[in-house]
Amino acid sequence: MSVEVLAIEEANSSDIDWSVDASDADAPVYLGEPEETENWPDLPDEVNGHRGQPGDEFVGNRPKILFNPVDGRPAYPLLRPNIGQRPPLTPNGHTGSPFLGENAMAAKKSAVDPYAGSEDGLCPQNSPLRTFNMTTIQLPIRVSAQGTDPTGKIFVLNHDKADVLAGRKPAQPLAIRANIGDCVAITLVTELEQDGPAAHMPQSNLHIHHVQFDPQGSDGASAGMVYDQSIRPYKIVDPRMTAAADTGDSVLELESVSKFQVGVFIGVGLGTEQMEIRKITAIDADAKTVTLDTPLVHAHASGQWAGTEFVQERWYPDVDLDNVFWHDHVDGIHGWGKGMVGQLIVEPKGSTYHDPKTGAQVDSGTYVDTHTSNPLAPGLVTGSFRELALWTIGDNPVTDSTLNLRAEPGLWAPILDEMPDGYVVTVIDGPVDGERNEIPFTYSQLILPFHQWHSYHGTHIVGDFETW
Ligand SMILES: [Cu+2]
Repeated sequence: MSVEVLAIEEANSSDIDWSVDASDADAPVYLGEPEETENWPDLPDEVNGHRGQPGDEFVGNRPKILFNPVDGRPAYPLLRPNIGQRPPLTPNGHTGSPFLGENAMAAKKSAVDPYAGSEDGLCPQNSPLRTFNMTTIQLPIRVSAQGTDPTGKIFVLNHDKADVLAGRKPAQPLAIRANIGDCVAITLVTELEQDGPAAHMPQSNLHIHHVQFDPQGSDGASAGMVYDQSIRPYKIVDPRMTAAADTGDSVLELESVSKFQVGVFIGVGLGTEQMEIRKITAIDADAKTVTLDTPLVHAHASGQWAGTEFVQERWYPDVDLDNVFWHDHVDGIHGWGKGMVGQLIVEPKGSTYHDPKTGAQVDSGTYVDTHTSNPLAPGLVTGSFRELALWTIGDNPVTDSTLNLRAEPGLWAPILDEMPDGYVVTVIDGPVDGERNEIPFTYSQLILPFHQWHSYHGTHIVGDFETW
């Protein structure tokens, strides 16, 4: 592989260096990337002098790609660590389900489509799809009377990003919801900022638990033997559009096309709710344009970003899991306490979610009314309910422990300002040992999906909870 291709792969993370041994024309053998030859701890050296995996067979320094004879899928691990290089992002539009396929019994999309008609795709064929376009952002977050975290970090939905950055909506961890049996489709980009030109470039990803997902695309792993599932800030490493693109257009004019190759996938309008994923079918280096495989559905203004720094994830919550914690997995030690956490709250089938003040339907939020005729907990919570998502979060640099990044009741006002009086939730052992924080919660059907996590202090909720 040439230096130029290596540089492209590192920057672009777009391809695998596979090849074909066609010395027997009747029986071509497909070969994976050349095995790493440097001597590094934890890299095995056990297959005929190669750093291979048990069962590997080599042609030169490349392992044969092995396939499951029953379903045709590549055997794990298809990908191997290449020291100092970034693994490729997933194929097929950076799909969150590269191994299983996105849906069972999918229709054939091209002449060769290994996912078509497969019974074990991640989501059932007709499961309702809920799409969430997310960005990790960085902003000052007031966490206590003692101060503000100047570099708070949270996940936001793209359609709320401008309001959160402008202070019109509170900066808080992100709770999203899906009903049992829904299919959750996520896109993620990052706008985290580099501390300085010599600092590490920030990256983000997203790691969920409990739900069904394909570990090769939706685990948030970046461990060398799977696809890269983390992304760099698109505003640093991807180009901007130099002309507007209208609905129906299929050519983009860009600041630079040097990082792209024909056949890779590009996100158009990165960080916006209208982001669209397309395959590049042609590149004109002189005109700095790329041609897309299918026309755009949305209009995109000049100045928007278009590039490869996005991932998709796909989750299938098939049973009543209540609230499921998820988090960034690139720099958890430093990031979680600052807000790089979220929840997927799994609701009964047929539920709709509403803003408690306006009744308008919403797709996210800490404080939400769930309208449903199916029981959340049979005999206990049998109808609609109001719900407040809670995270106990340790390791905030300003004040250590917080509840939803807030370490005193007054800072909850923007979230709870419309709650009628009646109930009190008391949080004991708050930010300072022995301190007692009272947060005035009220509502007769308040459900508290509560994530107790890595907090150095015990947190207890006291309240007179009634049910219908
Ligand atoms: Cu975890």
